[in-house]
Amino acid sequence: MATASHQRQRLRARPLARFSALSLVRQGLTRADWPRVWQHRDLAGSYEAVVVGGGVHGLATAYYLARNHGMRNIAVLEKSYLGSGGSGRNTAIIRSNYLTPEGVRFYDRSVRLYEELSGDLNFNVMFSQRGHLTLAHNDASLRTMRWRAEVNALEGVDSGVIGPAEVARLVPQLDMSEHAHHPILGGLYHPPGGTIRHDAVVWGYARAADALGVHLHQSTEVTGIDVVGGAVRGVQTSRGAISTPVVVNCTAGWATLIADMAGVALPVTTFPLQAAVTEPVRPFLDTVVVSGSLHVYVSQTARGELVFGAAVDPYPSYSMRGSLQFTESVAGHVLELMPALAQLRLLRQWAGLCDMTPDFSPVMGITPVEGFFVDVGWGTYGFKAGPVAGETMAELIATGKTPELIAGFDLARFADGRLVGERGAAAVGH
Ligand code: PYC
Repeated sequence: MATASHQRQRLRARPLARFSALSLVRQGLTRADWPRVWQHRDLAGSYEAVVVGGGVHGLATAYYLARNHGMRNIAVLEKSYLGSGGSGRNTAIIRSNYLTPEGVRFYDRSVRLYEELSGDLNFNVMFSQRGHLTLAHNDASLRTMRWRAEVNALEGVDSGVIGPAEVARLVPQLDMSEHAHHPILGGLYHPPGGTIRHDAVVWGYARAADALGVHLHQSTEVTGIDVVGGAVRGVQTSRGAISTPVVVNCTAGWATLIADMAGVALPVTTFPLQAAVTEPVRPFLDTVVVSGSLHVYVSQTARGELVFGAAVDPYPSYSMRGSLQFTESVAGHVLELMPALAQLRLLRQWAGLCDMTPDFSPVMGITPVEGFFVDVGWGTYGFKAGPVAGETMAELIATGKTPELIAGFDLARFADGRLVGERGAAAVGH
């Protein structure tokens, strides 16, 4: 059997970069010799483990199961295309400046995995550690930021409270005047934070998992989960039945519906979150800027577009339609922060689904149904957790032992009253 390091070498040797610009154009037009990045495989009748959800969490779980634990007979089931859910509908912000020690340790491991990911997957995920700045507009925000900075420092994460002069130096476009509607008193600056190319993360994990033998099944909807005597026995899908002793729920938006199929109730309510992107302009914004009070965050992509995001919509819903109310409010809030952007035109907007839990932390681990695992409840911070969620879920499934990093995020905490309150570190107020 090939070792993990042999598999990695094989992956690196795959000739993704053998095209000249001309051959790329020819292949784009004719589609001749266009190599598949992952294979189309027949649905097998049985798998060692079935992962539901073909986003970054599901793909990373499958990848680490195969790479770190040698489990190869795995299927990832995605009802649409890979990355069609939250993984393709976020604002691609990465950071680890959380409020609770559990959150900080967990997201710090994710940032470290992201730092290595391009090399690990042999696929450029364009991780840009450009710094992450959360603005304080009042004393209460400054107090929470000092608290966060202390917890971050104790956990070895680089973040600190800075004053208005340093804020102005980092982002000269901000309106720093005392008479601003929401004057800027300082901020929490987190240098390792930044942005990433979210589709590339999905494609990189998919390609690497496929190379290790994982079956990636797109357009394959889970319609039921077979549970007999309190244990998982299989999955019903739109393409047929699969027998398996392990099902991992890595979905967002549909997490409660999938859990219901196994008879497991989740304390999750689903809200849309909207975001928008402008036309591209010359690079001017080096830092991710967040204002919790104004419910807005802004970053500039490698193409020059500005990405704007907001808090979740005020009503639970599965709708992924944009609204004029969002466009007006996000534009108004961005202009309060950076009036110079008044002439910029918005190009498009979108929405993703956020599964909010009562304490703003995820739900990860075992459930009362043997063989049914959950990696859900990711609220507005799921994308940044993809690698560490995949790594730890894979370890739990393969070894039967819950890794320390996720022990606090178990489902039983809601019954036992052990909540992990992360509301104070959410990017925006909810
Ligand atoms: O938690 O950093 C965050 C975030 C960014 C966008 C939505 N949530």
